[in-house]
Amino acid sequence: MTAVTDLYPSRGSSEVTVPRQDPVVWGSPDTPGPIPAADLQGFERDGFLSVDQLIAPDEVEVYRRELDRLVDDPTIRADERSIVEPKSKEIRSVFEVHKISEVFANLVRDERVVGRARQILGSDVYVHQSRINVKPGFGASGFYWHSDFETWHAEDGLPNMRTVSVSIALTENYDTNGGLMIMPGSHKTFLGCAGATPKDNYKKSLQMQDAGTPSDEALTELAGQHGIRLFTGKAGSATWFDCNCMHGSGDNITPFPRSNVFFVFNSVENAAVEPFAAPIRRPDFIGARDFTPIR
Ligand code: 6CS
Ligand code: FE
Repeated sequence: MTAVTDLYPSRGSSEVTVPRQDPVVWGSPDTPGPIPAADLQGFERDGFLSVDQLIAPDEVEVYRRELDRLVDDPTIRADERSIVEPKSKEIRSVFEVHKISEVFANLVRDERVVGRARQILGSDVYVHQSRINVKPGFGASGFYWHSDFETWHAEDGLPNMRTVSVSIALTENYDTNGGLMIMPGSHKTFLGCAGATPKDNYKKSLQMQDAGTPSDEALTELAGQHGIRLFTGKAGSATWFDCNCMHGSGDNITPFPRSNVFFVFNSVENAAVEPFAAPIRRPDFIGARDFTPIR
């Protein structure tokens, strides 16, 4: 197999910034799908788009109950796909929910969800990663600033920025309970982080990321240039965001959980190869190796 060019070097001895070399919206204006043209332009410009009600309140109840069922199931807790909170040992995330749960498997192939992914990526898509984030109250920790693509390129071997995530709120996202923050426009700059990827990095990084963390100087520069947008919304609302947005979320010290389901769609034209900057692949429940398109 011919070596794939590394367009986005990262995890070397020093931090490096390169301009994005990929389109943001890969679909053409006549690619069919539920996103209006104006919203696609907004996605191109900002790197994200919000949908006030992707799923209806009665549907949210179904997914909330399924999330609670998974979190309360001792076999799920014992499964390596469950990540616990560092302090409370409560479940923080469950990966591969689209395989574990029939209910979430149906949601991932719902046209309102996969249809938007195909429209943005301009091709058939497969699930690179799925997870539920419970983010219970009373101190659940957030995720420090990072670009998902930096990890998915360095550790999972995604060659190009042809990947989109959707975070669907299953509880209300207030401005106080650790909501998603994105720097609008930051998706157009790739920040290669300093520091080699330790072996089995994922065992720590999914609780508290270390490798792939931008410097204070780089974050100051990006935030100064782009600002920071906090996403709030009712249960059932959703945020679609490009794989290379600089984003993060704060701790949740309120009594109100900020639970969401998170799907990552990758174009079948951008299937994972070998990691670009890691000694070994991550497990396939984190970075899929089954590229079967969602039908
Ligand atoms: O490493 C990953 O793939 C995961 N980490 C974070 C903080 N966001 C993206 C992704 O779920
Ligand atoms: Fe992330």
